[in-house]
Amino acid sequence: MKQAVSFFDVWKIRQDFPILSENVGGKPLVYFDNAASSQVPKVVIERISKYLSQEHANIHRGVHYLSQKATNSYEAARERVKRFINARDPSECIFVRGCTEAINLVAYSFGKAFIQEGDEILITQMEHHANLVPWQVVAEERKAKLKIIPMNENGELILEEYESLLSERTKIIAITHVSNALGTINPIKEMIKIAHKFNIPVCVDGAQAVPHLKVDVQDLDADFYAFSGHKVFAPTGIGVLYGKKEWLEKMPPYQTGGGMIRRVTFEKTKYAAIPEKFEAGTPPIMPAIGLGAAIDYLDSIDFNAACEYEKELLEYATKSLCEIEGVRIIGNAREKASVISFVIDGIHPHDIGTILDKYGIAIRAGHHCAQPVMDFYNVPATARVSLAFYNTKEEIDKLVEAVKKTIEIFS
Ligand code: 7TS
Repeated sequence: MKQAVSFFDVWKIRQDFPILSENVGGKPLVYFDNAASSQVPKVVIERISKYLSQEHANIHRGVHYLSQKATNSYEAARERVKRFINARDPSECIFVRGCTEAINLVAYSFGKAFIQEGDEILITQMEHHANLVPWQVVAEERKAKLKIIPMNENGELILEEYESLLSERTKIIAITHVSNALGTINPIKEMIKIAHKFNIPVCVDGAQAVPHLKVDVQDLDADFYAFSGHKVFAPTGIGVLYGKKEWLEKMPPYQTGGGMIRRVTFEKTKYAAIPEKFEAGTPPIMPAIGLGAAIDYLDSIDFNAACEYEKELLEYATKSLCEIEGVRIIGNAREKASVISFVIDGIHPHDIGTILDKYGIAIRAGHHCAQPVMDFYNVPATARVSLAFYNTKEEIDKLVEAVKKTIEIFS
């Protein structure tokens, strides 16, 4: 039987994102910097505006109407996050400022409770600094050892080496689901299964995965899963740390103060239950509500069709860029999300980025906060095109023309 192919109407989707109609320097904006921050749909902008104009108040503490309304909206956003990643319970979804804060929370709090001198922490060679530096700091503080799962030339983790690095000294493994510098999709589920054979918990950096893949934390069996709202069509200032209840309940607070207590005396403080235990102070109420609206938006479109469409775009862009003489793609994993890092001999990536900007094309150039990845490939930086489901083949054609012009200018 022939399978139904769902149709993805990118031109209709583009209408949902007001910024995509903007001009940059007289040219229509071509936005290819989605791995840094994705754009925000109108429904999210409107939801934030409604919150600010009709519901704004501090949460959890007030008996008055507005405070209760804001509290309900904030907690409804948590419920949406729970659904989005299929957590067992909303209390396992902690609102934080972003993915960086989520990982710092785990590193600090888990580290304090469970990592001792001589223990080992395992990370990979392709981590964003957000999933590297916090573990390095914890390792230093606790006199533990940081060990690295290596990758091959294609930018794929070497799984045989991974297994051989595990020991009874390994206390936690931190792995990115999708590499922001290479686009590699790591076999997280398989890696978690292996870690669990040794009873080792896994903290997944999902910052680059949630915009491109359907994530199910229960199916993955992840112990911790971190992501940022601003990469998944929500505003900045909000992120999520998912953690299994059994871990979060055993971990000490990351920050302390108001909102996270049950009872305070000068002698002793008793902490609130999760999630409040990890949400000291006034949380990012408005951005959390924005994230809830972004999740509603993703529910309203055919996300599976969007993912399929993005795959097509990735293939088209990869093929088109490879056909340009002098362009070399960094990261050729078999399983990739829509990130393409490339270099051109004799042209610094910053120059590529600056010239493309003159054509209205926004890409990123630099080390992408993954300096060990740059060291591995022996390049100082790359130019990076990162796609979202609102991008088009026409935009990729413009990119190809502009890259060719860049090469002409420098030859
Ligand atoms: N982890 C990964 C894999 C990332 O790509 C990023 C941000 C982070 C963590 C940190 O997220 P934040 O929201 O807390 O900053 N990555 C990028 C990038 O690739 N370009 O700009 C930011």
